Amino acid sequence: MKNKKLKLSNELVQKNADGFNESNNPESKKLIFPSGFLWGASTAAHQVEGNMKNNWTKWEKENAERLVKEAKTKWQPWQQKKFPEMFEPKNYISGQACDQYHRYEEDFDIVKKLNHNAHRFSIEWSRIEPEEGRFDEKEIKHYRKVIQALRARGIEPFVTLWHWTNPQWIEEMGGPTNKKFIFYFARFAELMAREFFGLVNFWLTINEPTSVISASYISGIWPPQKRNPLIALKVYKILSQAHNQAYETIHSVSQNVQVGFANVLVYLNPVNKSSILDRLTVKIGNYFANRKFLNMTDGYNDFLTLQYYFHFDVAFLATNNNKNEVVSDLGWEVYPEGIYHLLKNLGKYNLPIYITENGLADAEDEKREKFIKDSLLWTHRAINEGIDVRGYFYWSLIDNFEWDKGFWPRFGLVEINYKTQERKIRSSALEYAKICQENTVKI
Ligand code: GCO
Repeated sequence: MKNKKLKLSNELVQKNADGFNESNNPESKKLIFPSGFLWGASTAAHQVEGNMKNNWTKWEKENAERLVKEAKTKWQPWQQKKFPEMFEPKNYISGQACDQYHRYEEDFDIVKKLNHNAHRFSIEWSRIEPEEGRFDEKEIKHYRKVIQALRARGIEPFVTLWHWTNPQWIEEMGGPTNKKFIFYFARFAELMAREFFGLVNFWLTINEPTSVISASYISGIWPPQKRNPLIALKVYKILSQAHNQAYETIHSVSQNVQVGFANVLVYLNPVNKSSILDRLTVKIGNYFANRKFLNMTDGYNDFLTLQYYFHFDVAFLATNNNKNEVVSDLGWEVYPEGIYHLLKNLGKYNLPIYITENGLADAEDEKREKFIKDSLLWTHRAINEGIDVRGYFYWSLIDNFEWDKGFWPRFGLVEINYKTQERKIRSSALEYAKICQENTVKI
């Protein structure tokens, strides 16, 4: 595998006449990105801010003990040994998280120091509208300061409006299983567009609809833990309409902003290319995981996004045949090449593309630098083949609360000490900072 990758990277460099310069060392190459390329990292309110009151906070308290018990069977012995926090209930309770609600200035100073020129974060709906129709001025003011703090540092904000958490009143009416979600979400989006008019150019309505559909309504591991494919289909419809309506309401405030949604895609590959059944399984998987939501929002996106974590070698009735030669702390396969194939597919829609998440859990920071460089190498290849990729956001800026897995997976460019809230920049972050500064990846 290693050799194959090396060969591919040489091939990539040699094939492309544009976009890279030879340096003095014939072994090292420079991959130059288009000018104006956006470089940054992503976060989400629930995972970093602390002190939330939403559907997840309630669920965490009710499920922490159960998640502790399940850790024994869910994770491999090496993971259990390396991350004993998974056996403590507090691991599963977001609590103060990274206290970013109070420390955003400090975190944005780090963003600046790391040469990022863009940053993605989310606004927490449950703070803005804690009860139906009651909008909290103090919280609106808070997020205005957050956005201004980015602008003051010359950093372009990418703002997500729904990163999975619901105000409790929305949850109680069924969250995205209730059609009313569409109206309430579009109203919230319009308010945000009005309040932050002139401050935000890029809006992301919904984060990873297919992740929430599958984890909440198919496998049922996330709140509200309903396993029902019919409900899952309904949620596709409601979330896509919520996006489409929010697209309209945001644009009713301003024609100059750009609106999209944060889209996770999975790279599926048939194990046996000549097997009809393997190819059929890939086709069905591609439809539900990669195409359906895009189709349902066709005409309502000013740009497309890619959040890439997973590749699967798929056979009939056996969807994971991965080689797993390199894995993250979560045991997820590291497969940077997938980003290239997914970008090539997205290119068919003829819209600008931003990679709004791509990252791995790596507490020791042993694999992150290579992961980022390899992912960018494959991204550069897609760009050189004509795909209009305009930005890359690593997930995540700081370690954070990884949903039902809690705090132990460490995705951050910056390490968080959850006892002291001390921030420590990892060495891969400094390597990424060089890339951001030079707009160039050296391989
Ligand atoms: C997602 C979410 C993030 C996750 C990240 C790592 O894409 O799943 O946007 O909230 O933390 O992806 O799993």
